[in-house]
Amino acid sequence: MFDSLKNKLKSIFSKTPKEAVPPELPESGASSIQPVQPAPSRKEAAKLAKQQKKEEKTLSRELPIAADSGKRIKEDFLDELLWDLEVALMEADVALPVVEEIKNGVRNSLIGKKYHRDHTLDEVVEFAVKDAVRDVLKINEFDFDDWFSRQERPVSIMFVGINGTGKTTAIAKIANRLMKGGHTVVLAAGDTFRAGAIEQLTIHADRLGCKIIKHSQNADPAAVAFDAIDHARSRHKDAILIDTAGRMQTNSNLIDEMKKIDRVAKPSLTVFVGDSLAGNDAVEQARVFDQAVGIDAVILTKIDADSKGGAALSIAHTIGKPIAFVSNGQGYEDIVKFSTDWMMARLFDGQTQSR
Ligand SMILES: Nc1nc2c(ncn2[C@@H]2O[C@H](COP(=O)(O)OP(=O)(O)OP(=O)(O)O)[C@@H](O)[C@H]2O)c(=O)[nH]1
Ligand SMILES: [Mg+2]
Repeated sequence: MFDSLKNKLKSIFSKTPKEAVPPELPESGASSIQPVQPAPSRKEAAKLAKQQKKEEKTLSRELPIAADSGKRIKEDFLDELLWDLEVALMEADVALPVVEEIKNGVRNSLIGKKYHRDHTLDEVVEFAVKDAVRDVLKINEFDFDDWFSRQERPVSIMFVGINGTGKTTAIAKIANRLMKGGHTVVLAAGDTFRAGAIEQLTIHADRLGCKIIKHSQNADPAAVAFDAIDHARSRHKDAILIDTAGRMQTNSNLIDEMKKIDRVAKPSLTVFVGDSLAGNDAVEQARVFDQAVGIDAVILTKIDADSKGGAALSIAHTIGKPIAFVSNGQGYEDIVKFSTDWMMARLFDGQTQSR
């Protein structure tokens, strides 16, 4: 997952040239831990202490930048770093405004600054990049379970997106998740457009053991949603998950149809389901669906096959709506709550510094 972007970022953190910094300034004190005796036991102890100090630094909430003393970061080094970063992010299909935001974050952290002598330049760069990435991910906090528990019953959730992104599969996963949490679920077969779509959802409903409300193919999907909500109300069910036909964001008839479902069903939550492999296109699609019906949250799918991570990094920041879940496989359990920490851990080898 995200291997290509992760490796590119890693290579940026390990290429800082020695000549990027001027000669060391005079020591102001015994700040670094050095072995006094070459005896193996002390050496070992010093190594351990150094290791421990490094770990502490990694966990430190402060940027290792000093205003007055330390090593100065050269401007031409910073320019080169920002260029490498831009290339890595662009190659990962990160949206342009997000690339700029991350670059600005790094630039502002490092420009004209000195850094503590007990850090390497690589560490400083890594810290600054992590900080900037964490900042663009900030909007990504949506606790679905908490949100669900606070909603009036029945809760209706509509899933929208272009063809084949994984809407129907995501519905089955969310249904499974809700049912495991003890909630009752009704599926609404609102994709009356594609041949086989109603049957596909019926198979999921049978496997999961939940109710499905369906009409015939080509029926009005808004009527299906209405009936499903009506059923849920009268039977005191907790949730209605509304499937919709995949539609290109450029097809105005189908976008209008979706607006009608939205008007009739008035869903408690509208989820845009985007294919992470589409990269920046997924971000553009999300924008159009948001303009049409107002998206509340995003599910990014096929993340198991996504080596770039561009959509996951860009979508929330670009459209201003959080990623609720990522889908990472075809099984019912293959769905993960998205969070900044989850993304940071996947992008940076399990390290999740936070400020
Ligand atoms: N690897 C992988 N495959 C997925 C994931 N989610 C969905 N798929 C697969 O993607 C294909 C399309 O999934 P659907 O759920 O039918 O997509 P849809 O958006 O409902 O498609 P339409 O109804 O045609 O618009 C299926 O083969 C799914 O098994 C995922 O997270 N990872
Ligand atoms: Mg479908």
